[in-house]
Amino acid sequence: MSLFQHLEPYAGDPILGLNEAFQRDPRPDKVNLSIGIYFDEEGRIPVLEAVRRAEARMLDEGGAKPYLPIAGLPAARRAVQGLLFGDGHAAVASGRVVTLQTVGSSGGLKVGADFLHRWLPGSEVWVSDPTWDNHRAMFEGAGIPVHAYPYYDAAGGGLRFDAMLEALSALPPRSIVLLHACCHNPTGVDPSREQWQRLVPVLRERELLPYLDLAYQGYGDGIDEDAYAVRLLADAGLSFFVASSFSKSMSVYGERAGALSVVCSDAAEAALVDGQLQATVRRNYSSPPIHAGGIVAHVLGDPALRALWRSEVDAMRDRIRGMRRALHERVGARLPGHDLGYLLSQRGMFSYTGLSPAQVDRMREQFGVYLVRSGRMCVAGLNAGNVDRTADAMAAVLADEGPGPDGR
Ligand code: KET
Repeated sequence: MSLFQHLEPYAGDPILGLNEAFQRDPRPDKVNLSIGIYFDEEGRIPVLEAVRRAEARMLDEGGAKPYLPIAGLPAARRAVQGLLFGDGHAAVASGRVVTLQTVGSSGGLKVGADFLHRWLPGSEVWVSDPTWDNHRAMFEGAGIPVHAYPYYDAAGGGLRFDAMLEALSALPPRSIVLLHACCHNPTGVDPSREQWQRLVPVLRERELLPYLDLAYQGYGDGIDEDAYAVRLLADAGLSFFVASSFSKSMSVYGERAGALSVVCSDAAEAALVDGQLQATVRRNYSSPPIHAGGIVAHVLGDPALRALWRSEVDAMRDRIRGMRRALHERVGARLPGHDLGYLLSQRGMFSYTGLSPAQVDRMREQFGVYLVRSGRMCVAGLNAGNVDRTADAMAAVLADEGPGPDGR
């Protein structure tokens, strides 16, 4: 019996597939700038000291592994609320915010999408052009049609803010608007604070539902600074969703540490939302991982570990910024007239290089330097030992192209 011969072959994931291809590449001097993972100066995924100490305490406590409640570890959920909204925010204090620990922020995004498909039927989602590829896949997978609003200005390297605002202003009420809260993936281009403020009345007057994705908290300007959009929308009294992640900020990718928070209009509505989110989790994956919850609760719940963690996040962010400067300087030295200023102005883990798929292929094939084919570079994969090779590869592919009309 053959049931599945009609299946479409899976082309593989553009990010995870590339990361796997990198692992198989036998060249010793290969450089991984593909996946959104922070590597340290030695090219390793760091185990943060705050996380190591949290795990040591968890072992000391006996390490039993019961099921967590559907909504996750209560201490982790409270800690997430403090991190997102700031300690003692009125929305949290008044019981308007529901937070579930989820299987990474991916789990949170999908649970939120499934919930919206069921309880806000007919609503469609708008994502930035471009966005993380998986946004589209997740919402479509949940049965919600996906559209794009203008975002990145490929010619100037900035934000098409007016076009974005105009597009959002024309959406039907109850449309879902996916927004990257900081460190936009893939472009590294974020709205300014003033632009976020200008978005608020449009979201409110058009009765739109913002769905924030906060996967890189701490990699932009700082942990609190990067929660600016979350706190602004909460201060403005809007209802919205936030999927947040510790994968990058605690360097715990495989633990699947994330959360979904929903800010509601009042505590009674929040209780209903909480219940139906839990029902959604139960029929998806039942309950989230206990080790991830324990790490989050211990690191954020202990003032000393929390302070240590914050300093480690600051150091990761500073190192990335240093690498942005190093690559900018080195490509500039090899190719005078080619000022890759975007490397300095874009924020977070990524730069959007504008390199074509053919140029990206050449960097990989000829130099062993891996970028996503959209031209996205994970700057957090650079270090003193590979930045020259990366600059060589970029200079080689850019030299053949000649300077662009605006020097980009
Ligand atoms: N949102 C965004 C914007 C994002 O870049 C990622 C991961 C996630 C959510 C998922 O995070 P998690 O909490 O681990 O489920 N992005 C990197 C890895 C991936 O594609 O899965 C990346 O873009 O390389």
